[in-house]
Amino acid sequence: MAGGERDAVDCVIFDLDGTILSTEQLVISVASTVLEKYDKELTDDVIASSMGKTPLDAWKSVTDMLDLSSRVTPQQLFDQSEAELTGRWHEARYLPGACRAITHLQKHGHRLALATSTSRDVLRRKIQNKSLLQTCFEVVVCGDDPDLENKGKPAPDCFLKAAKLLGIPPSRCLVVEDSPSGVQAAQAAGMQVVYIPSLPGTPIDSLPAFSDCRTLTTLLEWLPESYGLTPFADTISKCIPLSLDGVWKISGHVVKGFGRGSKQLGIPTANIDALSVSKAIPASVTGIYLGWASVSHAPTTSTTVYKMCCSIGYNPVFQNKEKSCEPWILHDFGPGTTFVGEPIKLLICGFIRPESSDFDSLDALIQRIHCDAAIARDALDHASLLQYKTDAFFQCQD
Ligand code: RBF
Ligand code: ADP
Ligand code: MG
Repeated sequence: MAGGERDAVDCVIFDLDGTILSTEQLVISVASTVLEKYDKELTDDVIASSMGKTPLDAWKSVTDMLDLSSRVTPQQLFDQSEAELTGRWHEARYLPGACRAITHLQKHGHRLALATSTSRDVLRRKIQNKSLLQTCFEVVVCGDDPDLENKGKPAPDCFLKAAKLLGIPPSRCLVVEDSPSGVQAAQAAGMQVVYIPSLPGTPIDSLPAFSDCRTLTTLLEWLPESYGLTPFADTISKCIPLSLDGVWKISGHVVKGFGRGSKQLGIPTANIDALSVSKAIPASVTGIYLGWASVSHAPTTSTTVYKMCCSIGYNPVFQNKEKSCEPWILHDFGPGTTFVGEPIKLLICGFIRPESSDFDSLDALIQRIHCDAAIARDALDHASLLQYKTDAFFQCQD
C-alpha cells in the first residue's frame, strides 16, 4: 500500500488537527473535569456514543446518557468545556509519525507549509509548547485568514494560497490530510495527497475511498522517497521508534478478549479495557507495536517489566467490530495463568507494521506474529528503547 513511485514534489503542506495533532485525549480529559462538577463519570459507552459527533451533539448525548437534562443544558456543558479548553490546548499531543516526519523533512531541507482550519489564536495556543511547530513551516495559512472567509475545505483556496506564498506550482505540492473534505480540497487544487483517515472508531476499509490518492493507516507508513523526498533512516531492528512523537503509557485492567488467542493461535494476549486505552492512545491509531509491560500477577513485590508486542485495532483477519489493544507478553507464565481483572501497564515505544488481513492461512498469521515478536525482542535491547524498561511509570502507583 505504501510503495510505488509518484511524481516528485518540492514541498509538503500539512493539515493540523487529526494529521499532526491529536486533541481527543485532551477533549476526553476536559470533559471528565466538567462532569466532575456534577458528580458524573465519563464512562466507556458515553465516550463511544460521542465519537464522530460535533462537540454540541456529543454533549447532547452525554446529557441524555448521564441523566443530566434536569440540571444543565448541552449548550452550558459545551460552553464550560470550551472555556476550559482555551487554557489547555497546548496539551494536544503529536499523532504517531508527525513529529518524526516534520523533523526529518526539515533536516533535509525540504520545504514545509501548514494549511489549517484552526484560527490563528487557537493555533498559537496549540503550539505554544511545541517549538518544532513554531519554526518548521515557511508558510502558515489559517481558517480565519480574511481572504479565506467562506472558502474553507473542501474549497481549494487554503492550499492554493499556501502554494502561492511558497512560489511552488500546485502539481509540485504534496498535501497530508486526515479528513475527506481536506482531500477534496487538495485534489481540487491540483495537488497530490496522502490521506490518513483519523475518523475515530472506524476500520479503515469502511471509510470512503478516493481515487488517485494514497491512503495510509498512519504517517509512520509513509515513504517520502516515492515523492522524490529523502527516505527515513531511523529504523531500529525493523521498528520505527516513537521517541519523537512521544511514547504511549497505558495503565488499565486485563479484560476477557475474543477467546481465541491461546486456543486458535497459541498466542495469548492480555486484552486491555477500552477506556484506559482511549485515554492514552488516539482512537484512529491501529497497527502492530512493541514496548514494555508489567502485570501485578508476579508474586514478587518489585515490579518485573517484560518485553511485549501488541496489536491495536480490529484484527482484520477476524473482522472484529470493536477495537482492541492486546499485548502478547514475551514471557512464559506457565500453563493456565490468567491476568483477567488484574492491573496491567503498557509502555508502547515502537511501530512494527500496519494490521493486515493479507494472509493465506491462519498459520501464515501465526508465523507473522512470531516474526513481530522476534523484532520486539531484538529492538527492545537497543539502548534507545531499553531505557523505557526502567521508566518511572512502572514504579508509580495507579
Ligand atoms: N490480527 C490480524 O487480523 N492481523 C494482523 O496482522 C495481526 N497481527 C498481530 C500481531 C501481534 C504481535 C499480535 C499479538 C496480534 C496480532 N493480531 C493480528 C491479532 C490476533 O488476531 C489476535 O490477537 C487474536 O485473534 C486473539 O484476539
Ligand atoms: P482472550 O481471548 O480472553 O484474550 P487469550 O486466549 O488471548 O484470551 O488469553 C488471554 C489470557 O492469557 C490473558 O488475559 C492472560 O491472563 C493470559 N496470559 C498468559 N500468559 C500470557 C502472556 N504471555 N501474554 C499475554 N497474556 C497471557
Ligand atoms: Mg487476548
